[in-house]
Amino acid sequence: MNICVLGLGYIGLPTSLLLAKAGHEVTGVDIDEGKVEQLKKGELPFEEPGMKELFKNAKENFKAKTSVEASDVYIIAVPTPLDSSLNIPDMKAVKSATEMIGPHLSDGDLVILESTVPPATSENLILPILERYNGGTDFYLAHSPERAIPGNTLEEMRNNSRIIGGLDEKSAEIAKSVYSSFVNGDIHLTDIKTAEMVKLMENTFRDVNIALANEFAQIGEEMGIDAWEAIDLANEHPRVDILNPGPGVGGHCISIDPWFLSSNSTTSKMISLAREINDSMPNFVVNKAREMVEDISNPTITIFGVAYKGNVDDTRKTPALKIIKLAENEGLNVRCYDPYVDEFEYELYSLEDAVKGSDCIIVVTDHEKFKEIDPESLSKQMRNKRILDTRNILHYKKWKKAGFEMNITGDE
Ligand code: SAJ
Repeated sequence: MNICVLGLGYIGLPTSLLLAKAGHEVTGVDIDEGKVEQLKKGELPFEEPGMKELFKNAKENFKAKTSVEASDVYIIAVPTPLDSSLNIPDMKAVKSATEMIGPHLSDGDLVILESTVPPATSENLILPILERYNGGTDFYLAHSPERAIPGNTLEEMRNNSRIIGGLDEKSAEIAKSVYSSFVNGDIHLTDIKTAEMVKLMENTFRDVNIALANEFAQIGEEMGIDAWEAIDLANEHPRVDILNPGPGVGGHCISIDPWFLSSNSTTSKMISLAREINDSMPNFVVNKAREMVEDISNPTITIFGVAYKGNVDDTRKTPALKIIKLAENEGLNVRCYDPYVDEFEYELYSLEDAVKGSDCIIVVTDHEKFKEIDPESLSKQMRNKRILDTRNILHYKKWKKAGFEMNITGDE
């Protein structure tokens, strides 16, 4: 098939390459000319395990462009960010991608929306735009939300089960034939609105679960109980599976998708409460850090990790940003270190420069590489040896032995 994928980001690009590798003729479209040029030169705009090799193998059937080409199938994989002043989704990119497809849409073509959207978006927003161009409505429409986790995208795109919601049965069936060319997992067919809802429910479930873990961490501290140990023990129960507390929820999915459900509803309570709890975690972290350096004049703190989660270079919606801004407002000097990230709103230092003369390290991201750091050599460079580990990833005894005063959020 000729397939045109609109949006060459974290989802659109790997999807394009997997389809190309499966033998389809794929045109990847992005409005970012720089990204298209980069791809034409054979460079990837971001890292993911296995991407380089896949790019090499898929190149023959893949081309990047800034405009849409007439195809049999169109896949929309553009971002749906949150309008943060109103907490409602911004559908500009989805609308404009649909408008770009319109003039090329012929009878029998299929349009698949992969972007995460509020329920009923496909029918209320996408369908009328396409019908304006193809009055005969002799085209097919489906929603197939992506479910792959950043850091393991390709593996999950191939092996996770997939949900496809069709405007009608035929739409779902044709979309299934597209995905089954590279998906090994089960493919479940449903109606289009249910598919939209399923995606939001998954990410909301995770957000609410993390909010509960964060609340347990705060209660643990108040009551002098190690919440980490308590959560581990509670998870021994066959029907309990509590996630980990942390410095807050970041990324472009879990920190915004729950709003896509609650902002359209007049009855939702728990979803926005969970968002509120997770968004308040940076304040909790900074309050703790401030207490830890209260006795020091002109204190400096070092942020370990600005990526939104471990082992990725992605800083979108990272809780680190709020932690840094709040800490600076509290009069703390802040230096950041992240071995995975190249570019960030704040200057990134080498490990040595980040800790030189520092009074307290705050572990914000659960990068594997932080576990390998030798506390003995760091201890010599710091002015005061204090650590706040918001992820509970460091080897407690080893760091204590090197003279560090250790604090873990959620520990008594
Ligand atoms: N986090 C915690 N505690 C935990 C787990 C995560 O604080 O126990 C934090 C992370 O550090 C991070 C945030 O939550 O800041 C989100 O990370 P994540 O790994 O839970 O999820 P994402 O946002 O990287 O990817 C999610 C996935 N959704 C689910 O697992 C239900 C992924 O499968 C989706 O495809 C992706 O959202 C998406 O694109 O929607």
